[in-house]
Amino acid sequence: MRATKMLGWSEVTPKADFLNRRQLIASAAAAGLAGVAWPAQAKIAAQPSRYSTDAPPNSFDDITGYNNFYEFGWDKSDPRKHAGALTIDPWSIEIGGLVERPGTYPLDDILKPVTLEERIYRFRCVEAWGMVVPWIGFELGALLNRVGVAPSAKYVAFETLHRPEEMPGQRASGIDWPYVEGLRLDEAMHPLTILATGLYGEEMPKQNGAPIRLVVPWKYGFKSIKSIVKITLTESEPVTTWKSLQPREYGFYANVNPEVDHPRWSQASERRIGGGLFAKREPTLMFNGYAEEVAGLYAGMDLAKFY
Ligand SMILES: Nc1nc2c(c(=O)[nH]1)N[C@H]1C(S)=C(S)[C@@H](COP(=O)(O)O)O[C@H]1N2
Ligand SMILES: [Mo]
Repeated sequence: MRATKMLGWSEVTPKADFLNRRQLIASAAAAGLAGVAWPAQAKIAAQPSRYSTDAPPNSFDDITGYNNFYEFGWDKSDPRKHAGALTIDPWSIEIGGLVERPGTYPLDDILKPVTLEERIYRFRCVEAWGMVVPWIGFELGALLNRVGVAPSAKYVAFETLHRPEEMPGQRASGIDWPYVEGLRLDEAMHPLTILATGLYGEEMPKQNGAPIRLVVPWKYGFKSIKSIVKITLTESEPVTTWKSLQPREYGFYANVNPEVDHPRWSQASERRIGGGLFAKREPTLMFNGYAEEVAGLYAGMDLAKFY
């Protein structure tokens, strides 16, 4: 399966491989197909998305072996080593704040009505490296619409699981746990913004933020918070982990921008993971290549000031 990635693997992957069991069960139940054999659910498997890039995805090994997930350590190899201990079932997300139907929603309930699809996205870390990842997920906006966003809501805050017994990094100091992130409401409602529950046709690997994580492809990777347990709609800009740690270096917006350097390094170019030691750096693209879709969200804003 992984060898077919250059071809757009969703077209050639056997359907039975495509969605993980929990997703399947949720989707089948929603479609009234519980107990029906596989072919009846074919329409649930994603067609190639118009939002997917043509760029070839990184290997499964790159995507699952070179990670930032500080709950499991500071080295890029730590999450793959330590995340296996994380319990992801049962899982629920507490959704509250300025919403019409607040509550603690079991993950299966959240997945029931959604159509999962593949989104092959460019992914750019603030550390000036990039990858291409074939995520599986659904638009965050679909979930927000389902719980009902109150008219006064302007931002969405996200929180990662806090469970030091299973997350050794949370037993160390450095970050004020739990990891928190946020988006402006219009960013959260943008169709490119997804909640991802898998990648490469498999259930989300734990080191990548199982069972459900945010993916915002035009922003630096730290915005794409993993292993989400809480979503809160707010009126004012929520506190975010990296901004509160180093406000001069990491802003709330964190839009990928080759013209606004990090105080300690250039953001004009990036290293593609998996390209090998001598690969040429690639130019970084405005909004990570998604300017056509998202530049309008920031019309009239000074992107050097709101970094
Ligand atoms: N909870 C949590 N979410 C997180 C992080 C983290 O340490 N903890 N790291 C962020 C950073 S800096 C990046 S680059 C991406 C990495 O995602 P990946 O490991 O799937 O490539 O996750 C982001 N989400
Ligand atoms: Mo990152």
